[in-house]
Amino acid sequence: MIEHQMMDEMDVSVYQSTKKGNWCSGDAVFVIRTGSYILVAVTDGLGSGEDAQKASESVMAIIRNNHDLPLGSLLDRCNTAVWGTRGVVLSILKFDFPSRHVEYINVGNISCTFYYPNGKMYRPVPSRGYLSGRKHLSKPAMVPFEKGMNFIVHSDGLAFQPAYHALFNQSLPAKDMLEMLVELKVDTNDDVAIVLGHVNLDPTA
Ligand SMILES: [Mn+2]
Repeated sequence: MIEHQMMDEMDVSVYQSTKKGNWCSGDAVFVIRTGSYILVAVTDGLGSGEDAQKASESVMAIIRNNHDLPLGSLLDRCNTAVWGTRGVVLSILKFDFPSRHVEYINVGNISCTFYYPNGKMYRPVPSRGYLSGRKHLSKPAMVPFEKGMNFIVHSDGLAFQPAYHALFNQSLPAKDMLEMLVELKVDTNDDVAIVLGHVNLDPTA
């Protein structure tokens, strides 16, 4: 499934596919725009199929209803919600327009890379472990964003190859980058969730 969202500040394209033989995906994506931010969340429920979907859905329900909370508090609520499920790995990005910073928080293996127009790349190392209701130590980080920047957030169902970086080191709409990536990607026998974004406007201009 491919979805494109053209928003004033950025365009965002989402790709999702389900592991062969399963009827539902354990990965989930949520994107929302408000007057002051765009929030992107990607989860991967542990395992696959219905139990994984249930775990992901419990987290996404919290995020849908509480995306205005500071990310640390939001993650704490997600952590409470996954208790009794298989658990999830999760990344949340909040592009805050007034501060021109992305607030970023992560637990476990959801990868994220930011590509700046000057060719610089920032790739936070995903934290170990997963969210299961037990104590976690994740704290939000602040990453600057600017016009012309690209980003990708993806579950481990995408086996990211170093050659892919070249796709995002140019100023292209998210839609075009996603189409090229989908052509190149290899099958991993897992659910896949990919979110690609391209920042169009200087949010403070
Ligand atoms: Mn996975």
